[in-house]
Amino acid sequence: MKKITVVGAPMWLGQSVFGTQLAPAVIRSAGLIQSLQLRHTDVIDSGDLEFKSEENYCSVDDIRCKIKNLNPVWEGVELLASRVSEIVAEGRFPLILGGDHSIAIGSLAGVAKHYRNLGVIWYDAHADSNTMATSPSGNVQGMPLAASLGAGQSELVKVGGYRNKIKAEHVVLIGVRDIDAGEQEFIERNQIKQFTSEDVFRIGIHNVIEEAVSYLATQCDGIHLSFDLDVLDPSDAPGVGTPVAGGISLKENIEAMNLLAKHNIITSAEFVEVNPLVDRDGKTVKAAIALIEALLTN
Ligand code: Z70
Ligand code: MN
Ligand code: MN
Ligand code: MN
Repeated sequence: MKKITVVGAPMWLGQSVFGTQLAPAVIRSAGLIQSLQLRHTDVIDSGDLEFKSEENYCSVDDIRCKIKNLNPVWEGVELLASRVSEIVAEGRFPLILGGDHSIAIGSLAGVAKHYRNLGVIWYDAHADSNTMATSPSGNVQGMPLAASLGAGQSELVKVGGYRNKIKAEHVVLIGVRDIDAGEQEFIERNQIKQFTSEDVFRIGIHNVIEEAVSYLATQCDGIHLSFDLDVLDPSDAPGVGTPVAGGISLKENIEAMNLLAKHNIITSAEFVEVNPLVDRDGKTVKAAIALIEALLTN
């Protein structure tokens, strides 16, 4: 039985599509907290963090202008890092609801303080391994993994007051299928373990999870799950900012969450990139809840 604290991180400024900031409230109103309370006796909903919501471009001659909304995103992830660190210090399981994927910088900064060798399972169609030097978009949404590994803009790299939250050898990417050239180079240089969506189709989700778990379990004293809903096939999760064809089905992803639950190795988790404004019939919101329920069954 886990002691769970849910915290909402209503961020959208890490990318350009308005709406991901609404996800925590919509996921709650679709019944997440009540559903968790059926399975766990100790669930606290600590509400949403207050983030600035105005787009805030710095002056054009500022080098930091290359990163969209750097200042408000940075402030937001610092706030999240502090809150998440408190939750872990209380001996509780942080369940973070995004927001776009930039929030992972804050989640990892808050969690990794409490572990010597935090592992990360990164579910995503994208590799989120850009820096301002390689980013095609300037969106922090595409940079959180690189920043957490110590690469990129110093403000983002030093969130929580320290660098290098995680080691490249403790990261596993699952479901990736849209990787920028600079990211591919970063992944190869850092020898990051990855299972593309093709790998998942070829060897099956069960084998992928078993391999990921055995790769991380012996080396890591905790494992953070960073789950970007766009890893799902768009037919199962249309409500994301950047749908990419050829994704993994909801059914297989639920099987993956069930397996992770069975191994009982996930110590913190975030579910990000749900955009209720582009969702169809609440499909993506329901998918997020089903995945969370499967992960947190015991
Ligand atoms: C691209 C970038 C991204 C999510 C898009 C896209 C990144 N690699 N992540 N949608 N969730 O802009 O860096
Ligand atoms: Mn992502
Ligand atoms: Mn993505
Ligand atoms: Mn190691």
